[in-house]
Amino acid sequence: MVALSLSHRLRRTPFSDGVEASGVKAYTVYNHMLLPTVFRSPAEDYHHLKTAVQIWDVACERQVELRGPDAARLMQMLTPRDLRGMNVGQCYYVPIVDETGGMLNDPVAVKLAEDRWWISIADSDLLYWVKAIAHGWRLDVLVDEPDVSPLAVQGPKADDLMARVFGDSVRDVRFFRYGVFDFQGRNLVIARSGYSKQGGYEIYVEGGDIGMPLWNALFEAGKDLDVHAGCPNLIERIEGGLLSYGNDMNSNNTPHECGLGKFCNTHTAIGCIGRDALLRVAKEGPVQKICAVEIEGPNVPGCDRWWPIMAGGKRVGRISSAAWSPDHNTNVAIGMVRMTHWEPGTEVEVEAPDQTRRAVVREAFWA
Ligand code: THG
Repeated sequence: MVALSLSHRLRRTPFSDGVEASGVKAYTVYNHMLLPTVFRSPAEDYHHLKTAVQIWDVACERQVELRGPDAARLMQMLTPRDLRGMNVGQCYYVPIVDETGGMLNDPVAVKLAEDRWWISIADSDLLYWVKAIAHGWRLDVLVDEPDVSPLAVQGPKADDLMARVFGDSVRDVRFFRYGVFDFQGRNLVIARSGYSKQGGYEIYVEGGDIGMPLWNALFEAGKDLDVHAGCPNLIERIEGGLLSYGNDMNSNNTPHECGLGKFCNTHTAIGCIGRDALLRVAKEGPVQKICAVEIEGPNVPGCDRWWPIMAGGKRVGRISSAAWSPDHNTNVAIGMVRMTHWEPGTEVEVEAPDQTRRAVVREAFWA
């Protein structure tokens, strides 16, 4: 086991004191900020997430805030998803693309007002791209990173826990919608969303000073619900097919290759910077795409580099995320597979670092 050296560059979060007190065992770095990855063990965290309720410090999902008369115009320049039908109170999962149609990020956009948006980003320095576009186009909009730190409450008992702290009306928030709720005299945006398939909420904690008071209130209220600190769980998110930017895809991939074509309306997303490039690739169709892959054999080691997917001695893709799934009793994985081998049921080989394994391309993810 090797340690991560901490310093000012590697930002703590408003919840780091609580995370440490809860016995965090490992971190990763995400948007230059600490992101817990293990509390008890990946498998114990996984079982608990699927049966109880967890509090996640996902402050590293930083916001890029757009504020001003050109905010909506700028937002549409960033994504091929048509935002014209999006109302205040809604969240959209939006691919963000560059001028070649390459994925720069896959955030959640939160529409706070016609002239005020949050882009809740995955792990890439999107702020620079957005600031440069705003400046280069002389747009009337302010772009910055506000003091807003998401805290996720995930798991089947999330509704019960949240109702105890915010009142029963929090139960009425619909998927990918948000409401504004009071905590100690402060208005907080609370959305029904989160990086798991177990259901739950994300609290956009505005003002780091109320981070620990809110953390403590949730733990106090959830004692008899077996509430525990948790974090995005590798096994559960692979089962659910939730993508991890920088791992499963990067700026060399189009949204279509990532299976995010359903979040693109390239014909009607007028103003999107990557629109012309995407219109070209959308017509031809992608030549590779992200697939669920079942890998045979004993528990795979950690996937900290791409593993070649081979067939007939040729490389036909790569595995980017993999883990042993206790519930499915097999290794679950996410891979980028070339079109010659993406048909469900296709048998391939995966060159994992410990051994080469038989694997099968699947029709869909597990959840
Ligand atoms: N929540 C918030 N910000 C985030 C994430 C999040 N920023 C970083 C990262 N996660 C961005 N990536 C994703 C990936 C998947 C989803 C959300 C953000 C997601 N997908 C659902 C799915 O695929 O089933 C729902 C998509 C939909 O139907 O709109 O939730 O988790 N704030």
